[in-house]
Amino acid sequence: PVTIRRQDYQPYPFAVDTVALAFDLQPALTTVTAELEVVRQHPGDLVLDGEDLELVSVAVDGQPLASHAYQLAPTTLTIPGLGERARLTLVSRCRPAENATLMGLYVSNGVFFTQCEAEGFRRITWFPDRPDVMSRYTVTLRAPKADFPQLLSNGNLIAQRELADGRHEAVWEDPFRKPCYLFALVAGKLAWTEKRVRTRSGRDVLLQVYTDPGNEGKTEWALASLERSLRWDETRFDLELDLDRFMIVAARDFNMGAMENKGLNIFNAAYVLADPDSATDANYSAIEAVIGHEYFHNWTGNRVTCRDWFQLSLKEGLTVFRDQEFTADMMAAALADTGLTGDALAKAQASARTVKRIDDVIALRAAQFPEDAGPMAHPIRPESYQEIGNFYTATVYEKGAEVIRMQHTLLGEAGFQRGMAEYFRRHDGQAVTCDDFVDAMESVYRAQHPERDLTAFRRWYRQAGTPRVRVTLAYDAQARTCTVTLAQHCAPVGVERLAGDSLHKAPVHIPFKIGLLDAQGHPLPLRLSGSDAAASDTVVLELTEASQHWVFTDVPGHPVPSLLRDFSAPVIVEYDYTDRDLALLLAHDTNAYARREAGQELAARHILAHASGATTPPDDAQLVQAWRAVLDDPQVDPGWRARALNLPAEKVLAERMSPIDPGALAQARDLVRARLGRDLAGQWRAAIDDNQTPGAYSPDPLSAGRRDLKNLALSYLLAGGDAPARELAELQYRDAGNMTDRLAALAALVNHAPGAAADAALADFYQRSRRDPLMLDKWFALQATARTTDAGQVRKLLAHSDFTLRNPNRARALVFQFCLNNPRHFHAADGAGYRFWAEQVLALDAFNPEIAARLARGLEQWTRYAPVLRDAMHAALERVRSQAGLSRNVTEIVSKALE
Ligand code: DPP
Ligand code: ZN
Repeated sequence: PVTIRRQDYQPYPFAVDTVALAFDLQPALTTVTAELEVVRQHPGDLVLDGEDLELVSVAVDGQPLASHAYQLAPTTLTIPGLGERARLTLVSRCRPAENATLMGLYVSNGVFFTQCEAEGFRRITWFPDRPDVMSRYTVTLRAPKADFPQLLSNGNLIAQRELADGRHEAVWEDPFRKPCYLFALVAGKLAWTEKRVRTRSGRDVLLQVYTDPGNEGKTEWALASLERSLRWDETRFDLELDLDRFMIVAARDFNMGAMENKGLNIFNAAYVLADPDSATDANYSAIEAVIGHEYFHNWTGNRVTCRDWFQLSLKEGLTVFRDQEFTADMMAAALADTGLTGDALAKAQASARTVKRIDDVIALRAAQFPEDAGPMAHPIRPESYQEIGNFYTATVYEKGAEVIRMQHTLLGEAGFQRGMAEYFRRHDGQAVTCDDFVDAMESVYRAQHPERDLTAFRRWYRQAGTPRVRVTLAYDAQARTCTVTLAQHCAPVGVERLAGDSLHKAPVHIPFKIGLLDAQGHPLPLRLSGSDAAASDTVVLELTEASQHWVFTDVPGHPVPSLLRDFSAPVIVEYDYTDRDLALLLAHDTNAYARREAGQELAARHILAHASGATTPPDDAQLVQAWRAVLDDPQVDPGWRARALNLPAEKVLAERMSPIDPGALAQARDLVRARLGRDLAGQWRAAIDDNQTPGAYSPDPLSAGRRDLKNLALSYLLAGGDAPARELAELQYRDAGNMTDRLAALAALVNHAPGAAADAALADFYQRSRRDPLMLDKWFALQATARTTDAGQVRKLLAHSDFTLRNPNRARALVFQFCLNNPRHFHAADGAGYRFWAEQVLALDAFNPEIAARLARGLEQWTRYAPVLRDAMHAALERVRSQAGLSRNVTEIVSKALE
């Protein structure tokens, strides 16, 4: 496989000013005519990309080219000797109905869809398939009207007419220059809902959400989310919709979550369709977040795009940051409608924002931290790749968003918005780099702090790995000072290890937010020696060197530090807390993020001690006591409480175990959960009674938080073996007024009370789901992750008549959920889970390499496991690697894992 390097970037020799595409759409064989106006910019041949295409003809300025006048290779078409300007006409054919890769043009459920990011456009027509070639598009679609009544593409519909033989035609024009990865078309039988809204500047625009007929009743939340996204970008970022029409179309077969094609977003149906009977609170919030994310790309991604794919985080990190802020603002706004006012409202809103932050950090730690320590570790701006599809990662997206968030913390909201305005002033309409973004932010930062710059900060873009920050406190009772020292370190990871001594990792710029508590848990006013800022109970220390210290004055006694408040940087903190410190922070810290973190650390210590088989097992009474204090605190809201009282995920715990023993970890977590369930049964029961949500379903954060806590309480009670709670779960399953409660009751029964009642509920759920693919996905996923489902049972589900590997959502629900989210059984000592994994990777790779490569990543941490498991994983990896005809996607993943 060829390795592509960031340093090798070369501009394309030609500009492609306009592109006219004409599609004769037939599922079996579609003909595409492309007319490109090219203008020379640099010396060189015109080289076009193409994949799985049949070339019919090539013409230059209307003159057909003889076949010796161009060179056709398996994935390129070279036309040498072009002058300053030329009009190329390329006719090609592709086979959408046979296209199971779901890249390029394909058919799903009888509807034509496209997916072009990152390199799918080359499967539609010959073209310079790279993001720095930006063109104006006109698209003509022709298809039989009876089967394909809706014909959609980017921009505005400018003409429509009937053709002979029952066919019809639509012509779309996109007024904005765009790279080809943002091209889209959809053609088929669709139903939709729509709304006309007026933008801030007074333009009327049409918002539409399309889906398969019969499901338009489930688009209400999506349409409302789209309108909220439009409003939010106007008010918070001063960015207005630039099109007259904005469409979202739901697809049943889709590799990713959604795609931000200009004016025509194509979505995985899972992020569009919802009603209370079929979608959970988590689904509702994911739909709002993904709709926001794709809508926000219209400016951060489409108006300003990436120069090359190494810059992917330029648009993805920034847009994830924007969707995270959108969700936080929407959660806060929703609380204003719940009857709360004044201080109570302000408190609830702050808490809702913290809950969002907690959820984002949980996701980062579960997915990105392990990635950053494994063989696929890469900086948020990778230096090289073999297959760009493998770099749509948690690092580029979620760590990328953390890097943007740190710039926001350093500049403040007003400064950050000035930086954004400067970024658009400099680069609107261009394809640019991450450096260009930081340059715009730095121009503001330097105006704020003439003595500082972002030199150390830029290393976040160049260095992989999660930095560790070691914290030490020195208290001087005589001087009443406390000296806080921060020291950072980041070991080589992934391919960096191969560089050996030649690798020099330099310190990064870390905004480190801290507070200090006295022995009773009260916040101490912080005064920094040498600073004349007014005392406050939280400060951001800017660590830019390997080690620095700060002196706090007027500190009355040895304080307990509250560290990395709000998770102000994507780092691992090392500080020698006592268990008592942690209990104090969990009971009293005014920073709700750090407060929960203390409890999680305490719980992690207990679980890890049990898992290590320590000769003197920890006394869990202490943990019970700490949990009881949170349950008894009337001040805190249920959503926060649910997150504080949940135990750390196995993936997060595994990061701290060496070697990793998933069986021991699962048992230890069970043991602690059962103890908390038993000893606090009264409190859990009260939590259930106090957090009912009668009346019409609403996904607002207060109601969702109540359901989170109530359902957590139910699972604790069942895990503790509480007999009456089984009945409670059965009743909740039967009488639930929404999917969140029904699914939670089912999961509690299946996981903690297997038997006839659980089986009956599962059978009932299946009957309810038969006509709803997204509900069936839940039915498969719940079983795939169940405590009782081993590889043998998964194979039985694989043979179920409703299972198909071809549909990515279904494959993810069963195969991925088992391999990635059922560590107890996936890592069975006999290696059955790994053999299953190898078979499924190979089966998927035969038709959908993108999805296969995602599953292939399931074993990349193999070297960190106990020897028996490690050997079995190694064998499974070797089996995949030795397969003839393996895709470039999977080859890159398994060979890096085995390096
Ligand atoms: N559609 C994917 C996303 O929005 C890739 N751009 O992140
Ligand atoms: Zn995105």
